[in-house]
Amino acid sequence: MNEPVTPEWLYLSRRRFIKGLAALGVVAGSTPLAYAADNLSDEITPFEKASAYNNFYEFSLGKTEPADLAKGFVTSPWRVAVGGLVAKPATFDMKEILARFPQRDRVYRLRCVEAWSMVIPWRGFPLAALLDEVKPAPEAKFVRFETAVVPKQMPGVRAGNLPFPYVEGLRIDEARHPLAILATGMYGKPLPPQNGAPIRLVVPWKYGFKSIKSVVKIDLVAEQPRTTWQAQNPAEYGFYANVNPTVDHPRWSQASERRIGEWLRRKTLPFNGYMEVASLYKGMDLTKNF
Ligand SMILES: Nc1nc2c(c(=O)[nH]1)N[C@H]1C(S)=C(S)[C@@H](COP(=O)(O)O)O[C@H]1N2
Ligand SMILES: [Mo]
Repeated sequence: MNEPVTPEWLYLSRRRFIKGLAALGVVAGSTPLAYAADNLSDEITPFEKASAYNNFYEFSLGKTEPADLAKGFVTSPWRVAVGGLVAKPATFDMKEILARFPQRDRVYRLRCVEAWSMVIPWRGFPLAALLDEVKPAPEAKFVRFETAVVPKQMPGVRAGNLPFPYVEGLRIDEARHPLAILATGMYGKPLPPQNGAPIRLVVPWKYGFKSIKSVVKIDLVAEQPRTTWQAQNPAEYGFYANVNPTVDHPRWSQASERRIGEWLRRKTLPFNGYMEVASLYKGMDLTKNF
């Protein structure tokens, strides 16, 4: 089942926009570029691009190297240990995960904090379904995720590209939001290693670095976890990291982005266009909690 990437309000604004163009006498043939400038189409990024332009610092600091360097990465057998403040801690084998949680296809925009973006058809299941299995305790307020550390297979770990393991975190209500998924595949196939095989988080309303790859450990915790990028540079990377065109990165604007495969930059949308998550942040100052 595919869920549409573009919410209805965007379609409506597109129709209004087309009317506006007609009034100005703009020919139909020129509209795709105008759409691009105004956020109005969300074509799926070709698999060849989404699997060849990656951020995966365990393998490399470069974008095109992970595809080559992760080629032989061993992702089977693979286990994910889920524990911390839970009634039923469990270690799941990947086979068990695939059998127990029905896998669905979902097309999401992915917006990197570096101001490029893609549209990726993921296959996966709601993170909430996994959390339900282990029964979080009432004191559990956050979820902490860790990536595998395999120095023998990961040249970027050997090089010390970052302090590993790569750690990410979500507040528990964010983690339970139906848009937050654990992905096991993309484009109808298992995840390529460079995209975080065999299982990675996808949180489409947050900058891409929150969507931690090749997860081996998930813990329910009481305190906000110290995440890799926040620890690296707290002034540049916040814990929340919600896509927000009004809060610039100290070194570049976040108002617009380059959609991989397009010519013109397009406007960045609040929460990457997923306005249904806005209620999670009611009463919070998102310029302080960036
Ligand atoms: N473990 C780990 N997860 C990671 C990263 C990383 O370097 N290591 N990079 C992040 C960043 S910055 C982005 S933009 C996305 C990129 O995902 P993709 O390569 O599947 O497009 O993965 C995120 N997850
Ligand atoms: Mo990123």
